[in-house]
Amino acid sequence: MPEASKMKKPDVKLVLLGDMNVGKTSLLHRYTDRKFKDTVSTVGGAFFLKQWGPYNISIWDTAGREQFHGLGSMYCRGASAVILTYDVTNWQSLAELEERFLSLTDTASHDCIFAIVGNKVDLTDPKAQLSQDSSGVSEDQTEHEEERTEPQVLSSCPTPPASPASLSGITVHKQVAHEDAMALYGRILRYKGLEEKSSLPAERMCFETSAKTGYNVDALFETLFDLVLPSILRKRNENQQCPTIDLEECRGASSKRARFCC
Ligand SMILES: Nc1nc2c(ncn2[C@@H]2O[C@H](COP(=O)(O)OP(=O)(O)O)[C@@H](O)[C@H]2O)c(=O)[nH]1
Ligand SMILES: [Mg+2]
Repeated sequence: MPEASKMKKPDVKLVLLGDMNVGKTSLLHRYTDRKFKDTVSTVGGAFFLKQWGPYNISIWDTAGREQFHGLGSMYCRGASAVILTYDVTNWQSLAELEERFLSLTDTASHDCIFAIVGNKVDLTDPKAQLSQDSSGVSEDQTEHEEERTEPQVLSSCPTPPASPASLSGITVHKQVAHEDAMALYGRILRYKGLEEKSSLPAERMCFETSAKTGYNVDALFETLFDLVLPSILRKRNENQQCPTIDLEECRGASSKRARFCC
């Protein structure tokens, strides 16, 4: 088989943005490998290719560069969705999204979709503390249908009741309420010059997740995959240029990750 025939292009680009340690790499790990590690390091560059039906979706992780304020405009160039991630136990991580990361999205696609994700909610909310991933996605979706489809408006929970996580000694004050993230979503729409009425609603685009337990992680990625489909179709029509990646090579890699310097 000629080399060129094995080369496939990602149809669409999703990027994870947010301060160091909010859990971006862990979210990607949880979704792609169904695992959580307590110590994660984002070495080199990394993106993951997800086959979603007939489409190839690339999800970009930051390669740890946020640590050095070194994420260039190229990182978001042409992105169809941006996952702005903060840590629910760290108010500053939400503020940084607006102060430091939002401007990086200027190079994203003009119809880019924004999701705001408050991670580590297992530390503050009992309902996010039970593992969602042990027996597969479908069972969890059935059991937690309401949690996955309803917007979660969570109040501060300084001392969660006894639960697997709190029993292990973890009780952390929730510094960012869901409403704060939704308010930021409104400001992002204004920054982008978009009308709230004709945009995706904050209730749908603001998630609270736990990479540790898997809470809401599938819902986050799969909602975005569905939402970027029109963008994929448009790009296919326009036959836009994208970076080329060898999918065969990616499949061979045990980590299922393609290393890439951006
Ligand atoms: N409790 C808890 N810890 C998390 C969660 N996600 C990530 N962490 C931890 O937070 C630290 C930073 O995670 P990492 O994925 O490297 O963050 P990144 O710098 O944004 O990529 C690591 O020690 C993770 O184990 C989560 O959902 N819950
Ligand atoms: Mg990382």
